[in-house]
Amino acid sequence: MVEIYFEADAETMPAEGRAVLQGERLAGLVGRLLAAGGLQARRLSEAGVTSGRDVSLAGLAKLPTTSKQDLWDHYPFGMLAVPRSEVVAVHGSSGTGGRPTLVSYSRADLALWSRMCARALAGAGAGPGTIIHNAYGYGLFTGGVGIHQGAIALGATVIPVSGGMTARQVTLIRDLRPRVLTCTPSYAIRLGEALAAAGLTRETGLSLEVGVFGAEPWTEEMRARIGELLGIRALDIYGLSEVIGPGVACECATAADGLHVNEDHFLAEALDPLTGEPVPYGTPGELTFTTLTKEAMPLLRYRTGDIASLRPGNCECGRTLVKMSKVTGRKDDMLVIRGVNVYPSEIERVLLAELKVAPDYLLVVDERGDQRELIACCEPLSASNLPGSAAGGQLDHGAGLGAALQARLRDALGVRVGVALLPPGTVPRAEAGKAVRVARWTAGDPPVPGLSR
Ligand code: DLL
Repeated sequence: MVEIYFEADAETMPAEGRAVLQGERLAGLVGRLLAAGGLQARRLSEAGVTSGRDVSLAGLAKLPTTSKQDLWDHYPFGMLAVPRSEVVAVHGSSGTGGRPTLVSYSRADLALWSRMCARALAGAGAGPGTIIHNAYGYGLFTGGVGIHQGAIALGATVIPVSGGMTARQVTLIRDLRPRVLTCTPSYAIRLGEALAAAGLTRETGLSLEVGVFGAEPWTEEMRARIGELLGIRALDIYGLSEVIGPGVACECATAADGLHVNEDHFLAEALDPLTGEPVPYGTPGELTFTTLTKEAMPLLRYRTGDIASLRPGNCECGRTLVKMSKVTGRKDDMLVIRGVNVYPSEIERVLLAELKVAPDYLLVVDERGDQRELIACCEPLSASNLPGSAAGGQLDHGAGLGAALQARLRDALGVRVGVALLPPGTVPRAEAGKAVRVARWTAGDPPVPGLSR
């Protein structure tokens, strides 16, 4: 596949020129927010901002921020900067506890979103006519519809499969021979296992070459496992409904070492999650975005809760956009185990580096006793399923593997984490939606069968 840009001028513009554009757009945004009235206008006024001319990129850190709580407090249409009648679509995330976060789009917002997703697909090597198997969920969730519109803007051929019904997906991949797969990384594993079980692999003619995976955190170790399973290049795409959906940032097939942030539209900052002060480039911080050009529900300095670092510079692909690292976690998904802070992604890295376990895992927080315990549940692969191995030899399913993993987890995290090796198929697979990696065990039966203590 040949890498192309979708909007070469914007994606490869010298940083200085882009800064001028961002400054102008920031002033325009602030003007629109002030004119619209409401929460953000009030906060700007309180910060002494009376017009777009009062703000500059250099003074960004002095401007007020917004958060998910603001969206909830003004649910569903309280943060519009356009008349309600100009909203042509609503998307969002269902969130935990059934509390949805809803976001409104104007016609121009939808067009912008399509272009951002087209940039991501082009950067992955797709172009006009490329068949894209889109297994992100369609609906309120932004994954399916976002990638769908991006594929059409690019002139590619999109197969709107949505999530789930894996057997049907296998048939469609066999018959339509897509080159690009778009879905969550956990579903890529699920699909890879199903394709392998159906005898469809790189060796037997699997057509897939590249995957554009996102909507949930995944590590380099997961990238390696997906690459091995499907024989494809696995690229990361990041986004969130509040900012626009997928297409806020994406990796290019050339370097695949960080995600190009579409900062001509989404100005990126990394802030200290506690103090809210900007952290230096290269230091992990809370990603914070300002939607420079969105119309219906523009957000000033939206604090995402996602932790990643930013890095400026020119990529070998020619893009000059600032890069973000993979998201290492959310500020609220940290587990405190006997006083030690543990992020699920740190555990994923250790587990998935061990090729004798399947890439599906579940972290059980056992809260039944006085001391909170963490148990990493995973499944040993049978010898015939080991990547690159020609079966033979008995696999050590017992104490050896579990003890080795436990020792590596202790080394990496500095705290004891139990390891439960469960029979194949026990750990829940993500059939649709985002993978659930953490389960709490407060009383009664364990959250996964076969777990006993
Ligand atoms: O997940 C948008 C999306 C769809 C992105 C498809 C990429 C592909 P929400 O449902 O609003 O939107 O969830 C947003 O998901 O704040 C992150 O915590 C997480 N997330 C999204 N992409 C990534 C990623 C979509 N590549 C929330 N790596 C965000 C890690 C991600 N986390």
